[in-house]
Amino acid sequence: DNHKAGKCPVMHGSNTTTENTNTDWWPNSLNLDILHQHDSKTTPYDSDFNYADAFNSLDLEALKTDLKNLMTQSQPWWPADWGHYGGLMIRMAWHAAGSYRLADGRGGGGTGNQRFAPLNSWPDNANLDKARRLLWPIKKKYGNKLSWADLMILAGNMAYESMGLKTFGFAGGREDIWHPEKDVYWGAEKEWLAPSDERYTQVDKPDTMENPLAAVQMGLIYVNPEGVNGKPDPLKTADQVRETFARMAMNDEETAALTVGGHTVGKTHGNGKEENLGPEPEAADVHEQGLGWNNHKTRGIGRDTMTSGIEGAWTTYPTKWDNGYCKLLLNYEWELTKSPAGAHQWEPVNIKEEDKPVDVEDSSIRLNPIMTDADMAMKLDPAYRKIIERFNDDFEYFTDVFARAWFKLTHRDLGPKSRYLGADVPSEDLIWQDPIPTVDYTLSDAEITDLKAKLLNCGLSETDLINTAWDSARTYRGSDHRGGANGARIRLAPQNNWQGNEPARLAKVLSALETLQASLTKPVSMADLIVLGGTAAVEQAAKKAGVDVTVPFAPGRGDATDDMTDAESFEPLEPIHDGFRNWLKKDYAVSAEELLLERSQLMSLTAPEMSVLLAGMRVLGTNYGNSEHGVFTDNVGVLSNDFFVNLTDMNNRWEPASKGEYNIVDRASGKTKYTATRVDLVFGSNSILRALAEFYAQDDNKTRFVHDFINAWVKVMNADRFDIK
Ligand code: HEB
Repeated sequence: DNHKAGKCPVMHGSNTTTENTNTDWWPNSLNLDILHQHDSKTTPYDSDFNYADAFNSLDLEALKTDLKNLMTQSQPWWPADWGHYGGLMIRMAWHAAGSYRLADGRGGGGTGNQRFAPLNSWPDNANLDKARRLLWPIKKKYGNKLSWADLMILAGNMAYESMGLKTFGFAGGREDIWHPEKDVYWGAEKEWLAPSDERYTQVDKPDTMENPLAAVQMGLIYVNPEGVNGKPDPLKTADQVRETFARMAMNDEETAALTVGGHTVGKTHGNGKEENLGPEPEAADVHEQGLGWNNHKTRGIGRDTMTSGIEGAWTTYPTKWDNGYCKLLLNYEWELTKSPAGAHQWEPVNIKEEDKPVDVEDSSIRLNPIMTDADMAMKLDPAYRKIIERFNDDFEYFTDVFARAWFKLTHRDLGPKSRYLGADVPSEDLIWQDPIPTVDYTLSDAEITDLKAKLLNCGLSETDLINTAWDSARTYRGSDHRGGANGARIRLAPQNNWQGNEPARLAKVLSALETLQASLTKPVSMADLIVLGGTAAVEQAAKKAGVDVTVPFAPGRGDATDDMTDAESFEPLEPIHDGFRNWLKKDYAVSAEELLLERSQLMSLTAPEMSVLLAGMRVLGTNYGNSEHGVFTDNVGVLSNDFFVNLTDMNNRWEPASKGEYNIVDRASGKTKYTATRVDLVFGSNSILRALAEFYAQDDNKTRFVHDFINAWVKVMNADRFDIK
């Protein structure tokens, strides 16, 4: 480049490129950037901007009408197939939502991340840049009242409605991000669409795919439409479809409904040559203005569009919601052929002329419909086939299953119903929304004070109270807003049996709290009692440190029941590591400090919050199984900054003891004063965390430490209280 060639015309004072980042120099350093996202400097809004209020002031009906009208307003720069943008808009919405994975809750349509790399340039998202650009006039018109994230999902809904499907509903509430996500791991491959093999222990065993990934190749939303690693074989593809959809919590019927209903409309595009396409948006030149895959050599639009390389529609009437997909797939034999672009696809044998869809530009031309390998999987896999035969026989049943599955697909990562906005929110409760009953009591300050005293005197230790409150709240993930203390699901399977929750201790605590609950004259939920117990104990610990404060508590949590809980879908929320309680379920390949970072990011904590919480929990003696690692204090139970004071004290030296364990030795006497894990020592070794450790070890920050701990504690306890935000 210019710089290296010595032709640089200006001084390079600022690092405007990322050639030499710290992680390039030191690949093993902790990437704390994942905790520094959503910094106020990246958003152009005022600091008091509230998206929920803005969305609620939107004229939703007018917007829906505008969107429906847009579907049939074909633009010469990117003409609509058959004069209807429905298929394109639905694919955009599905690819926005479909990057969600259940394992860590990351991905999905909740953030508008399709505007940014890498997703804006994923091969599988080819030409969705055109879909978003077509929507720009609507985004421009409705402005701050409508996020891109909500717009993309609603556009998919309106596309279906304008083609005849009654959708199940729509909820707004997806807040846009203003820079690419830094936390989402999309795979280790360095090449787009690299063969699947590295993602699996064994490629022919789809369930051996690396967690938390849910797509079979880098740059795909799900499976390769031409077959496993591009080799057609519908039965093998079926196995991969099943696994990838399961990783976003879809069962066989939902998966079949989505595939059938998705491909009931629109078409594939492969009437051209890939080599005629320019680079993807993120790599394209400035004059492409954020669009990619532009063809400046041949026509490249309308019937000459090149997207996936597969060419043709699935049904006879691709702008209509009907049962044409199952009909054609089941009634005809299909043979393997190639598209004009050379992609593997399936075409019907001896199809009747009237069953053929027409050309997108000239309705007098009829063309063969097509099926991808994944579509053929619906016919050849016995379980999928049974389902689509039922769909074929009962169009109304199919329509209902699809409408519900589409709603789930597009709303799953929006979180619980308390986050839903707008007049089109369906009233029915759905099990995947993790419903929680609302409560109708309030508690006065005096009642809260009285309850706190009772909790501190119910026979449980302060540590027991803090640990149970923490364990019930720590499952919260900001990625899909699931988990958390509300609902008190820590009482229910599977959570009450998770090793990380110390089931025997938990049972003891719950039974004491239940006894207390039964003795109260006013109803208080277990969820509130669990959180208030921890809160009361933290307040005591602050008092012992000489800081007399009331730790804020917001009552109003409800108690879920087993009936309201899909136990299986809670399994991915199991904490298998928790640095805050100095615990690892197993010895993992990933370092303990990286796992701490992972959990902190999912809990939406900043680096200072993570630091102050961990240090405070150590001196409160909250370690798993009462281990003493990292308890750098002689006054356990006092909310002091001793953890940081002793960690940064140069009278100590730090030496490895056994794998992952360390001794802190008094230099003068040679005596071991404390023991520690990697998670403890990283606050002294990592330069960014050390800066924070020093801050909180300062003589002038003893009180500040207590207040910051309390703020972070309250943030964790209330992370899932969307009803009070
Ligand atoms: Fe789909 C399209 C594949 C699922 C919806 N897809 C499409 C294509 C392909 C595919 C290849 C073409 C593209 C172009 O343009 O070229 N898918 C696929 C697969 C799967 C799927 C493999 C798995 C199984 N889809 C799906 C779903 C949905 C869908 C789930 C929804 C729901 N797609 C769709 C649509 C379309 C498509 C709508 C059309 C687009 C247009 O029209 O543009």
